[in-house]
Amino acid sequence: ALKRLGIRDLKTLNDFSDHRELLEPSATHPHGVPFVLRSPINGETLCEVKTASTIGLHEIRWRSEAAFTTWRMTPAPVRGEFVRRLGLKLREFKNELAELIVWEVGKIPQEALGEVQEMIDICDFAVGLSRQLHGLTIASERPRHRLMEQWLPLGPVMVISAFNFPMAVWAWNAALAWVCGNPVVWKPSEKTSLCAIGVHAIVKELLTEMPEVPEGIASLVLCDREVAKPDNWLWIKLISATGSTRMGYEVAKAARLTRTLLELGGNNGMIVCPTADIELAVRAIVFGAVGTCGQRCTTLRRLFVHRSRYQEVRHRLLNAYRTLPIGDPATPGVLVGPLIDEAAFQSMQEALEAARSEGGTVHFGERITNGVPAGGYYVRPALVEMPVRVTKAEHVASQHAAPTSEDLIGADVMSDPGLSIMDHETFAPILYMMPYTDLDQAIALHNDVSQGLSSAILTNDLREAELFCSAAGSDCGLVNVNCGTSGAEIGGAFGGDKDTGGGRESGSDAWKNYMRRVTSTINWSGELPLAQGIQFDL
Ligand code: UN1
Repeated sequence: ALKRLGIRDLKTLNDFSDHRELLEPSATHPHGVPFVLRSPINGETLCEVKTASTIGLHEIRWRSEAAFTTWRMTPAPVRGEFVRRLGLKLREFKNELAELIVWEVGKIPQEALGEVQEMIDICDFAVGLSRQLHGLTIASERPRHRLMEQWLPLGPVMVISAFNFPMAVWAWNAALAWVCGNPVVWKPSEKTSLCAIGVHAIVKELLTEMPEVPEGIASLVLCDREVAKPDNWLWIKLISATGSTRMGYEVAKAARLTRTLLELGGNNGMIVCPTADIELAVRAIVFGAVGTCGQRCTTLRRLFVHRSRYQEVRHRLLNAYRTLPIGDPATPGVLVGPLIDEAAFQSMQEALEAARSEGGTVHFGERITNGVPAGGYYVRPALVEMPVRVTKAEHVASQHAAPTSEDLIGADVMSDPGLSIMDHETFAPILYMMPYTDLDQAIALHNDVSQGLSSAILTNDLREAELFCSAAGSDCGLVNVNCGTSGAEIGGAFGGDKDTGGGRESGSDAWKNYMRRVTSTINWSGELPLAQGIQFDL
Protein backbone atom coordinates (compact mmCIF):
# COMPACT_ATOMS: atom_id res chain seq x y z
CA ALA A 1 0.00 0.00 0.00
CA LEU A 2 2.78 2.40 0.90
CA LYS A 3 4.58 1.76 -2.37
CA ARG A 4 1.47 2.55 -4.39
CA LEU A 5 1.19 5.72 -2.36
CA GLY A 6 4.66 6.69 -3.56
CA ILE A 7 6.34 5.83 -0.30
CA ARG A 8 9.29 3.60 -1.02
CA ASP A 9 9.23 1.20 1.89
CA LEU A 10 9.11 1.28 5.62
CA LYS A 11 12.83 0.96 6.14
CA THR A 12 13.44 4.16 4.25
CA LEU A 13 11.01 6.12 6.37
CA ASN A 14 13.98 7.29 8.35
CA ASP A 15 15.46 9.25 5.49
CA PHE A 16 12.39 10.81 4.20
CA SER A 17 14.23 13.80 2.88
CA ASP A 18 11.39 14.64 0.52
CA HIS A 19 9.06 15.03 3.46
CA ARG A 20 9.64 18.41 4.98
CA GLU A 21 7.75 17.37 8.10
CA LEU A 22 10.50 14.94 8.99
CA LEU A 23 13.01 17.69 9.35
CA GLU A 24 16.72 17.10 9.28
CA PRO A 25 18.31 17.32 12.70
CA SER A 26 21.06 19.80 13.33
CA ALA A 27 23.65 19.86 16.09
CA THR A 28 21.80 22.58 17.95
CA HIS A 29 18.28 21.39 17.22
CA PRO A 30 18.11 17.64 17.27
CA HIS A 31 14.95 15.83 16.34
CA GLY A 32 12.28 15.22 18.90
CA VAL A 33 11.97 11.76 20.37
CA PRO A 34 11.30 9.27 17.53
CA PHE A 35 8.18 7.09 17.63
CA VAL A 36 8.25 3.37 17.38
CA LEU A 37 5.15 2.35 15.47
CA ARG A 38 3.62 -1.02 16.34
CA SER A 39 0.72 -2.73 14.68
CA PRO A 40 -2.09 -3.49 17.13
CA ILE A 41 -2.74 -6.65 15.10
CA ASN A 42 0.34 -8.48 16.39
CA GLY A 43 2.35 -5.92 18.34
CA GLU A 44 5.16 -6.07 15.81
CA THR A 45 7.29 -3.02 15.23
CA LEU A 46 6.39 -1.43 11.90
CA CYS A 47 9.08 1.21 11.87
CA GLU A 48 10.59 4.12 13.71
CA VAL A 49 9.44 7.56 12.62
CA LYS A 50 11.55 10.66 12.93
CA THR A 51 9.87 13.62 14.50
CA ALA A 52 10.07 17.36 14.04
CA SER A 53 12.09 19.54 16.37
CA THR A 54 10.83 22.88 17.62
CA ILE A 55 13.02 24.67 15.09
CA GLY A 56 11.12 22.90 12.32
CA LEU A 57 7.96 24.64 13.44
CA HIS A 58 9.34 28.00 12.33
CA GLU A 59 9.58 26.67 8.81
CA ILE A 60 6.02 25.37 8.98
CA ARG A 61 4.82 28.73 10.22
CA TRP A 62 6.64 30.55 7.46
CA ARG A 63 5.34 28.34 4.66
CA SER A 64 1.77 28.30 6.03
CA GLU A 65 1.60 32.06 6.38
CA ALA A 66 3.17 32.59 2.95
CA ALA A 67 0.66 30.19 1.38
CA PHE A 68 -2.21 31.98 3.10
CA THR A 69 -1.52 35.28 1.32
CA THR A 70 -2.09 33.58 -2.05
CA TRP A 71 -4.76 31.06 -1.05
CA ARG A 72 -7.06 33.58 0.65
CA MET A 73 -7.30 35.54 -2.62
CA THR A 74 -7.84 32.44 -4.77
CA PRO A 75 -11.57 32.30 -5.64
CA ALA A 76 -13.36 29.78 -3.44
CA PRO A 77 -14.61 27.64 -6.38
CA VAL A 78 -11.01 27.43 -7.62
CA ARG A 79 -10.00 26.25 -4.15
CA GLY A 80 -12.85 23.79 -4.50
CA GLU A 81 -11.22 22.40 -7.64
CA PHE A 82 -8.21 21.36 -5.54
CA VAL A 83 -10.51 19.53 -3.13
CA ARG A 84 -12.45 17.96 -6.03
CA ARG A 85 -9.24 16.51 -7.43
CA LEU A 86 -8.27 15.31 -3.95
CA GLY A 87 -11.59 13.43 -3.83
CA LEU A 88 -10.72 11.75 -7.14
CA LYS A 89 -7.31 10.69 -5.83
CA LEU A 90 -8.84 9.33 -2.63
CA ARG A 91 -11.16 7.21 -4.78
CA GLU A 92 -8.16 5.95 -6.74
CA PHE A 93 -6.25 5.01 -3.58
CA LYS A 94 -9.23 3.88 -1.53
CA ASN A 95 -7.98 0.32 -1.05
CA GLU A 96 -4.41 1.32 -0.21
CA LEU A 97 -5.52 3.87 2.37
CA ALA A 98 -7.93 1.38 3.93
CA GLU A 99 -5.11 -1.13 4.11
CA LEU A 100 -3.02 1.34 6.11
CA ILE A 101 -5.92 1.84 8.53
CA VAL A 102 -6.36 -1.92 8.97
CA TRP A 103 -2.68 -2.30 9.62
CA GLU A 104 -2.10 0.64 11.93
CA VAL A 105 -5.43 0.86 13.81
CA GLY A 106 -6.63 -2.74 13.55
CA LYS A 107 -10.01 -1.84 12.00
CA ILE A 108 -11.77 -4.47 9.91
CA PRO A 109 -11.59 -3.69 6.15
CA GLN A 110 -15.28 -2.73 5.95
CA GLU A 111 -14.84 -0.06 8.59
CA ALA A 112 -11.52 1.08 7.14
CA LEU A 113 -13.11 1.45 3.69
CA GLY A 114 -15.97 3.31 5.36
CA GLU A 115 -13.50 5.74 6.85
CA VAL A 116 -11.92 6.44 3.44
CA GLN A 117 -15.43 6.85 2.02
CA GLU A 118 -16.06 9.47 4.68
CA MET A 119 -13.05 11.40 3.34
CA ILE A 120 -14.39 11.16 -0.21
CA ASP A 121 -17.84 12.28 0.90
CA ILE A 122 -16.56 15.33 2.76
CA CYS A 123 -14.50 16.33 -0.29
CA ASP A 124 -17.66 16.22 -2.44
CA PHE A 125 -19.52 18.19 0.21
CA ALA A 126 -16.75 20.80 0.37
CA VAL A 127 -16.67 21.20 -3.42
CA GLY A 128 -20.37 22.13 -3.43
CA LEU A 129 -19.80 24.36 -0.43
CA SER A 130 -17.07 26.27 -2.25
CA ARG A 131 -19.85 27.99 -4.22
CA GLN A 132 -22.04 28.61 -1.17
CA LEU A 133 -19.88 30.49 1.33
CA HIS A 134 -22.48 33.20 1.54
CA GLY A 135 -23.29 35.89 4.06
CA LEU A 136 -26.43 37.95 4.62
CA THR A 137 -27.43 41.40 3.46
CA ILE A 138 -29.14 43.11 6.39
CA ALA A 139 -31.51 46.08 6.33
CA SER A 140 -29.86 49.20 7.71
CA GLU A 141 -31.68 51.64 10.02
CA ARG A 142 -30.11 54.51 8.08
CA PRO A 143 -31.24 55.76 4.65
CA ARG A 144 -29.13 54.66 1.68
CA HIS A 145 -27.03 52.37 3.81
CA ARG A 146 -26.56 48.66 3.54
CA LEU A 147 -25.23 46.12 6.04
CA MET A 148 -23.29 43.32 4.42
CA GLU A 149 -22.00 40.20 6.07
CA GLN A 150 -19.00 38.45 4.55
CA TRP A 151 -17.21 35.27 5.51
CA LEU A 152 -13.48 35.57 4.92
CA PRO A 153 -10.60 33.12 5.31
CA LEU A 154 -9.29 32.82 8.84
CA GLY A 155 -5.63 31.82 8.52
CA PRO A 156 -3.63 28.68 9.31
CA VAL A 157 -5.75 25.93 10.86
CA MET A 158 -4.21 23.18 12.96
CA VAL A 159 -5.86 19.77 13.01
CA ILE A 160 -5.04 17.46 15.91
CA SER A 161 -6.48 14.03 15.12
CA ALA A 162 -6.89 10.90 17.21
CA PHE A 163 -5.81 7.33 16.45
CA ASN A 164 -9.33 5.93 16.05
CA PHE A 165 -10.23 7.97 12.96
CA PRO A 166 -6.74 8.64 11.67
CA MET A 167 -7.85 9.97 8.28
CA ALA A 168 -11.53 10.94 8.26
CA VAL A 169 -11.38 13.49 11.05
CA TRP A 170 -8.46 15.22 9.36
CA ALA A 171 -10.45 15.25 6.10
CA TRP A 172 -13.54 16.78 7.74
CA ASN A 173 -11.37 19.65 8.82
CA ALA A 174 -8.95 19.93 5.92
CA ALA A 175 -11.54 19.82 3.11
CA LEU A 176 -13.59 22.59 4.72
CA ALA A 177 -10.58 24.63 5.82
CA TRP A 178 -9.19 24.55 2.28
CA VAL A 179 -12.32 25.69 0.48
CA CYS A 180 -12.61 28.37 3.15
CA GLY A 181 -9.16 29.63 2.13
CA ASN A 182 -6.94 28.41 4.95
CA PRO A 183 -3.66 26.49 5.06
CA VAL A 184 -3.85 23.29 7.15
CA VAL A 185 -1.22 21.98 9.56
CA TRP A 186 -1.88 18.40 10.61
CA LYS A 187 -0.67 16.92 13.89
CA PRO A 188 -1.87 13.30 13.86
CA SER A 189 -1.83 10.91 16.79
CA GLU A 190 1.67 9.46 16.98
CA LYS A 191 0.03 6.01 16.99
CA THR A 192 -1.15 6.52 13.42
CA SER A 193 1.75 8.33 11.78
CA LEU A 194 1.73 6.01 8.76
CA CYS A 195 -1.90 6.77 7.98
CA ALA A 196 -1.02 10.45 8.05
CA ILE A 197 2.08 9.96 5.91
CA GLY A 198 0.01 7.98 3.38
CA VAL A 199 -2.67 10.66 3.08
CA HIS A 200 -0.08 13.42 3.00
CA ALA A 201 1.76 11.66 0.18
CA ILE A 202 -1.43 11.85 -1.90
CA VAL A 203 -1.89 15.53 -1.10
CA LYS A 204 1.72 16.23 -2.06
CA GLU A 205 1.33 14.41 -5.34
CA LEU A 206 -1.75 16.51 -6.11
CA LEU A 207 0.18 19.66 -5.26
CA THR A 208 2.82 18.79 -7.84
CA GLU A 209 0.06 18.29 -10.43
CA MET A 210 -1.48 21.68 -9.57
CA PRO A 211 1.45 24.13 -9.43
CA GLU A 212 -0.99 27.04 -9.19
CA VAL A 213 -1.87 25.90 -5.66
CA PRO A 214 0.60 27.10 -3.00
CA GLU A 215 2.20 23.99 -1.55
CA GLY A 216 2.28 25.50 1.94
CA ILE A 217 -1.46 24.91 2.31
CA ALA A 218 -0.67 21.38 3.54
CA SER A 219 1.82 20.56 6.28
CA LEU A 220 2.19 17.44 8.33
CA VAL A 221 3.91 17.58 11.70
CA LEU A 222 4.98 14.38 13.36
CA CYS A 223 6.19 15.50 16.72
CA ASP A 224 6.38 14.51 20.34
CA ARG A 225 4.33 16.05 23.12
CA GLU A 226 6.93 18.68 23.89
CA VAL A 227 6.85 20.09 20.37
CA ALA A 228 3.07 19.67 20.17
CA LYS A 229 2.63 21.98 23.19
CA PRO A 230 0.04 24.60 22.27
CA ASP A 231 2.49 27.32 23.35
CA ASN A 232 4.36 26.61 20.14
CA TRP A 233 1.26 27.14 18.05
CA LEU A 234 -0.09 30.49 19.07
CA TRP A 235 0.28 31.80 15.51
CA ILE A 236 -2.39 29.34 14.42
CA LYS A 237 -5.87 30.88 13.95
CA LEU A 238 -7.97 27.81 14.74
CA ILE A 239 -6.96 24.70 16.65
CA SER A 240 -9.35 21.85 15.83
CA ALA A 241 -8.65 19.02 18.24
CA THR A 242 -10.17 15.56 18.51
CA GLY A 243 -9.34 13.34 21.46
CA SER A 244 -9.97 12.86 25.16
CA THR A 245 -11.60 15.44 27.39
CA ARG A 246 -8.32 15.70 29.26
CA MET A 247 -6.44 16.56 26.07
CA GLY A 248 -9.11 19.07 25.04
CA TYR A 249 -8.90 20.75 28.40
CA GLU A 250 -5.13 21.16 28.01
CA VAL A 251 -5.56 22.58 24.51
CA ALA A 252 -8.32 24.98 25.56
CA LYS A 253 -6.32 26.21 28.54
CA ALA A 254 -3.13 26.78 26.58
CA ALA A 255 -4.83 28.19 23.47
CA ARG A 256 -5.78 31.34 25.41
CA LEU A 257 -7.80 33.43 22.95
CA THR A 258 -7.01 31.35 19.88
CA ARG A 259 -10.18 29.91 18.43
CA THR A 260 -10.64 26.21 19.20
CA LEU A 261 -12.95 23.54 17.85
CA LEU A 262 -13.07 20.70 20.33
CA GLU A 263 -14.33 17.24 19.62
CA LEU A 264 -13.80 15.34 22.86
CA GLY A 265 -15.09 12.37 24.81
CA GLY A 266 -18.47 10.77 24.43
CA ASN A 267 -20.42 8.55 26.80
CA ASN A 268 -23.20 7.67 24.47
CA GLY A 269 -26.48 6.18 25.60
CA MET A 270 -29.49 4.47 24.06
CA ILE A 271 -32.98 3.98 25.40
CA VAL A 272 -34.92 0.92 24.22
CA CYS A 273 -38.64 1.55 24.70
CA PRO A 274 -41.54 -0.92 25.02
CA THR A 275 -42.53 -0.60 21.34
CA ALA A 276 -38.99 -0.93 19.96
CA ASP A 277 -38.30 -3.29 17.07
CA ILE A 278 -36.01 -5.71 18.88
CA GLU A 279 -34.43 -7.15 15.73
CA LEU A 280 -33.35 -3.67 14.71
CA ALA A 281 -32.36 -2.83 18.29
CA VAL A 282 -29.97 -5.76 18.62
CA ARG A 283 -28.20 -4.89 15.38
CA ALA A 284 -27.96 -1.20 16.32
CA ILE A 285 -26.69 -2.02 19.80
CA VAL A 286 -24.06 -4.53 18.73
CA PHE A 287 -22.67 -2.39 15.88
CA GLY A 288 -22.62 0.66 18.16
CA ALA A 289 -21.02 -1.09 21.13
CA VAL A 290 -18.45 -3.43 19.55
CA GLY A 291 -17.73 -1.79 16.16
CA THR A 292 -14.13 -0.51 15.93
CA CYS A 293 -13.64 -2.56 19.12
CA GLY A 294 -15.47 0.10 21.13
CA GLN A 295 -12.97 2.78 20.15
CA ARG A 296 -15.19 5.34 18.44
CA CYS A 297 -16.10 8.56 20.16
CA THR A 298 -19.66 7.63 19.18
CA THR A 299 -19.45 4.07 20.59
CA LEU A 300 -22.54 2.99 22.51
CA ARG A 301 -21.55 2.76 26.18
CA ARG A 302 -24.80 2.91 28.19
CA LEU A 303 -28.04 1.09 27.47
CA PHE A 304 -31.37 1.71 29.22
CA VAL A 305 -33.98 -0.96 28.42
CA HIS A 306 -37.61 -0.82 29.47
CA ARG A 307 -38.33 -3.49 32.09
CA SER A 308 -40.88 -5.18 29.85
CA ARG A 309 -38.20 -5.88 27.19
CA TYR A 310 -35.14 -6.22 29.43
CA GLN A 311 -34.88 -10.02 29.60
CA GLU A 312 -35.47 -10.39 25.88
CA VAL A 313 -32.81 -7.82 24.95
CA ARG A 314 -30.39 -9.21 27.53
CA HIS A 315 -30.80 -12.73 26.19
CA ARG A 316 -30.34 -11.66 22.55
CA LEU A 317 -27.27 -9.59 23.40
CA LEU A 318 -25.62 -12.35 25.42
CA ASN A 319 -26.07 -14.71 22.47
CA ALA A 320 -24.73 -12.17 19.99
CA TYR A 321 -21.72 -11.34 22.17
CA ARG A 322 -20.92 -15.01 22.79
CA THR A 323 -20.55 -15.72 19.09
CA LEU A 324 -18.92 -12.49 17.90
CA PRO A 325 -16.13 -13.23 15.41
CA ILE A 326 -13.04 -11.68 17.01
CA GLY A 327 -9.51 -11.79 15.61
CA ASP A 328 -7.12 -10.59 12.95
CA PRO A 329 -9.15 -7.83 11.30
CA ALA A 330 -7.89 -8.81 7.85
CA THR A 331 -9.51 -12.26 8.14
CA PRO A 332 -12.81 -12.32 6.24
CA GLY A 333 -15.82 -12.53 8.53
CA VAL A 334 -14.10 -11.02 11.58
CA LEU A 335 -16.16 -8.19 13.09
CA VAL A 336 -14.02 -7.21 16.09
CA GLY A 337 -10.30 -6.50 15.75
CA PRO A 338 -7.78 -5.70 18.49
CA LEU A 339 -7.60 -2.84 20.97
CA ILE A 340 -5.04 -0.23 20.00
CA ASP A 341 -2.49 -1.23 22.68
CA GLU A 342 -1.80 -2.69 26.10
CA ALA A 343 -2.74 0.51 27.91
CA ALA A 344 -6.23 0.31 26.37
CA PHE A 345 -6.53 -3.27 27.59
CA GLN A 346 -5.43 -2.29 31.12
CA SER A 347 -7.92 0.54 31.37
CA MET A 348 -10.68 -1.76 30.14
CA GLN A 349 -9.84 -4.29 32.87
CA GLU A 350 -9.72 -1.54 35.50
CA ALA A 351 -13.13 -0.27 34.43
CA LEU A 352 -14.60 -3.79 34.62
CA GLU A 353 -13.14 -4.18 38.11
CA ALA A 354 -14.69 -0.86 39.16
CA ALA A 355 -18.05 -1.97 37.69
CA ARG A 356 -17.89 -5.20 39.72
CA SER A 357 -17.17 -3.25 42.89
CA GLU A 358 -20.25 -1.12 42.18
CA GLY A 359 -22.38 -4.26 42.07
CA GLY A 360 -22.31 -4.78 38.31
CA THR A 361 -22.49 -8.25 36.74
CA VAL A 362 -19.79 -8.48 34.09
CA HIS A 363 -20.33 -10.78 31.13
CA PHE A 364 -17.24 -11.46 29.00
CA GLY A 365 -14.54 -8.76 28.62
CA GLU A 366 -11.66 -11.21 28.89
CA ARG A 367 -8.53 -11.24 26.76
CA ILE A 368 -8.59 -13.71 23.88
CA THR A 369 -5.35 -15.43 22.95
CA ASN A 370 -6.54 -18.48 21.01
CA GLY A 371 -6.94 -18.22 17.27
CA VAL A 372 -5.72 -14.62 17.17
CA PRO A 373 -2.29 -13.22 16.29
CA ALA A 374 0.01 -13.30 19.32
CA GLY A 375 1.07 -9.90 20.60
CA GLY A 376 -2.23 -8.14 19.89
CA TYR A 377 -4.73 -7.22 22.61
CA TYR A 378 -7.93 -9.00 21.58
CA VAL A 379 -10.91 -9.01 23.93
CA ARG A 380 -14.43 -10.31 23.91
CA PRO A 381 -16.52 -7.14 24.27
CA ALA A 382 -18.06 -6.81 27.73
CA LEU A 383 -21.72 -6.52 28.62
CA VAL A 384 -22.18 -5.26 32.16
CA GLU A 385 -25.52 -5.34 33.95
CA MET A 386 -25.51 -2.45 36.38
CA PRO A 387 -27.79 -1.93 39.37
CA VAL A 388 -30.53 0.66 38.87
CA ARG A 389 -29.36 4.01 40.14
CA VAL A 390 -30.60 7.52 40.74
CA THR A 391 -29.33 10.72 39.18
CA LYS A 392 -26.52 12.56 40.93
CA ALA A 393 -28.90 15.35 41.93
CA GLU A 394 -31.22 12.82 43.56
CA HIS A 395 -28.25 11.21 45.25
CA VAL A 396 -27.08 14.52 46.68
CA ALA A 397 -30.59 15.32 47.85
CA SER A 398 -30.85 11.97 49.62
CA GLN A 399 -27.41 12.30 51.24
CA HIS A 400 -27.83 15.98 52.19
CA ALA A 401 -24.19 16.35 51.15
CA ALA A 402 -22.17 16.80 48.02
CA PRO A 403 -20.61 13.61 46.66
CA THR A 404 -16.96 13.10 47.47
CA SER A 405 -15.42 12.31 44.17
CA GLU A 406 -11.87 13.66 44.17
CA ASP A 407 -10.47 10.21 43.71
CA LEU A 408 -12.41 9.47 40.59
CA ILE A 409 -10.69 9.38 37.23
CA GLY A 410 -10.50 12.75 35.55
CA ALA A 411 -11.90 14.55 38.58
CA ASP A 412 -9.58 17.47 37.96
CA VAL A 413 -10.76 17.91 34.41
CA MET A 414 -14.38 16.99 34.00
CA SER A 415 -17.02 19.57 34.83
CA ASP A 416 -18.83 16.84 36.72
CA PRO A 417 -16.59 14.03 37.93
CA GLY A 418 -19.43 11.61 38.45
CA LEU A 419 -20.11 8.90 40.95
CA SER A 420 -19.76 5.73 38.94
CA ILE A 421 -17.42 4.16 36.43
CA MET A 422 -20.35 4.57 34.02
CA ASP A 423 -19.76 8.32 34.11
CA HIS A 424 -16.38 7.88 32.46
CA GLU A 425 -15.49 7.16 28.88
CA THR A 426 -13.34 4.04 28.84
CA PHE A 427 -12.07 3.69 25.28
CA ALA A 428 -12.84 -0.02 24.96
CA PRO A 429 -15.88 -2.21 24.21
CA ILE A 430 -17.81 -2.08 27.49
CA LEU A 431 -21.58 -1.72 27.39
CA TYR A 432 -23.31 -0.93 30.68
CA MET A 433 -26.93 -2.06 30.69
CA MET A 434 -29.78 -1.35 33.09
CA PRO A 435 -33.59 -1.58 33.14
CA TYR A 436 -35.88 1.44 33.46
CA THR A 437 -39.54 1.93 34.26
CA ASP A 438 -40.28 5.57 33.56
CA LEU A 439 -39.06 7.31 30.37
CA ASP A 440 -38.51 10.70 32.03
CA GLN A 441 -36.32 9.02 34.61
CA ALA A 442 -34.42 7.14 31.87
CA ILE A 443 -33.80 10.42 30.03
CA ALA A 444 -32.62 12.06 33.27
CA LEU A 445 -30.14 9.23 33.83
CA HIS A 446 -29.12 9.30 30.20
CA ASN A 447 -28.22 13.00 30.51
CA ASP A 448 -26.62 12.60 33.93
CA VAL A 449 -23.04 12.34 32.65
CA SER A 450 -20.59 15.10 31.85
CA GLN A 451 -20.26 14.21 28.16
CA GLY A 452 -22.84 15.01 25.48
CA LEU A 453 -21.92 13.58 22.09
CA SER A 454 -24.33 10.97 20.73
CA SER A 455 -27.59 9.37 21.84
CA ALA A 456 -30.39 7.16 20.55
CA ILE A 457 -33.94 6.12 21.29
CA LEU A 458 -35.50 2.99 19.82
CA THR A 459 -39.25 3.30 19.79
CA ASN A 460 -42.26 3.16 17.50
CA ASP A 461 -44.13 5.58 19.72
CA LEU A 462 -44.08 9.00 18.08
CA ARG A 463 -44.52 10.85 21.36
CA GLU A 464 -41.53 9.14 22.94
CA ALA A 465 -39.37 9.85 19.90
CA GLU A 466 -40.38 13.51 19.80
CA LEU A 467 -39.81 13.90 23.53
CA PHE A 468 -36.28 12.53 23.16
CA CYS A 469 -35.56 15.00 20.33
CA SER A 470 -37.02 17.95 22.27
CA ALA A 471 -35.50 20.40 24.73
CA ALA A 472 -36.61 18.07 27.53
CA GLY A 473 -34.96 15.10 25.83
CA SER A 474 -31.39 14.11 25.03
CA ASP A 475 -28.80 16.80 25.75
CA CYS A 476 -26.39 15.46 23.11
CA GLY A 477 -25.29 17.01 19.84
CA LEU A 478 -26.35 13.87 17.95
CA VAL A 479 -29.81 12.47 18.63
CA ASN A 480 -30.87 9.33 16.76
CA VAL A 481 -34.28 7.71 16.47
CA ASN A 482 -34.37 4.03 15.54
CA CYS A 483 -30.70 3.91 14.65
CA GLY A 484 -27.53 3.59 16.70
CA THR A 485 -25.23 6.17 18.27
CA SER A 486 -22.28 5.64 15.91
CA GLY A 487 -21.90 5.95 12.18
CA ALA A 488 -23.06 9.53 11.66
CA GLU A 489 -23.22 10.85 8.09
CA ILE A 490 -20.95 13.73 7.06
CA GLY A 491 -23.85 15.94 5.93
CA GLY A 492 -24.87 16.92 9.46
CA ALA A 493 -22.88 18.95 11.96
CA PHE A 494 -20.93 16.49 14.11
CA GLY A 495 -20.12 17.16 17.76
CA GLY A 496 -21.54 17.58 21.21
CA ASP A 497 -21.79 19.85 24.20
CA LYS A 498 -20.78 19.74 27.86
CA ASP A 499 -17.38 18.03 28.29
CA THR A 500 -17.52 16.89 24.66
CA GLY A 501 -16.24 20.39 23.96
CA GLY A 502 -19.03 22.15 22.06
CA GLY A 503 -17.41 22.01 18.61
CA ARG A 504 -19.32 21.11 15.43
CA GLU A 505 -17.43 19.70 12.47
CA SER A 506 -18.22 18.25 9.07
CA GLY A 507 -21.59 19.13 7.49
CA SER A 508 -24.36 21.72 7.83
CA ASP A 509 -22.84 25.16 8.55
CA ALA A 510 -19.76 23.86 10.41
CA TRP A 511 -17.72 25.65 7.71
CA LYS A 512 -18.32 28.90 9.60
CA ASN A 513 -15.78 27.73 12.17
CA TYR A 514 -13.07 28.07 9.54
CA MET A 515 -13.90 31.64 8.51
CA ARG A 516 -14.10 35.03 10.12
CA ARG A 517 -17.34 36.95 9.88
CA VAL A 518 -17.10 40.56 8.79
CA THR A 519 -19.99 43.01 9.04
CA SER A 520 -19.55 45.87 6.62
CA THR A 521 -21.67 49.02 6.59
CA ILE A 522 -21.88 50.68 3.19
CA ASN A 523 -23.02 54.30 3.06
CA TRP A 524 -24.05 55.44 -0.40
CA SER A 525 -26.09 58.48 0.76
CA GLY A 526 -23.56 61.31 0.55
CA GLU A 527 -24.66 62.31 4.09
CA LEU A 528 -23.45 60.99 7.44
CA PRO A 529 -26.50 59.97 9.45
CA LEU A 530 -25.41 58.32 12.71
CA ALA A 531 -26.85 55.11 14.05
CA GLN A 532 -29.16 55.26 17.07
CA GLY A 533 -30.28 58.70 15.82
CA ILE A 534 -27.35 60.45 17.49
CA GLN A 535 -26.87 64.11 16.56
CA PHE A 536 -23.23 65.18 16.58
CA ASP A 537 -23.12 68.43 14.59
CA LEU A 538 -19.78 70.20 14.30
C1 UN1 B 1 -14.81 9.52 16.08
O1 UN1 B 1 -14.98 8.46 16.67
O2 UN1 B 1 -13.91 10.32 16.45
O3 UN1 B 1 -20.17 8.77 13.67
C2 UN1 B 1 -15.58 9.95 14.88
C3 UN1 B 1 -19.22 7.98 13.59
C4 UN1 B 1 -18.14 8.30 12.59
C5 UN1 B 1 -17.17 9.28 13.13
C6 UN1 B 1 -16.65 8.98 14.50
N1 UN1 B 1 -18.74 8.82 11.40
O4 UN1 B 1 -19.14 6.97 14.27
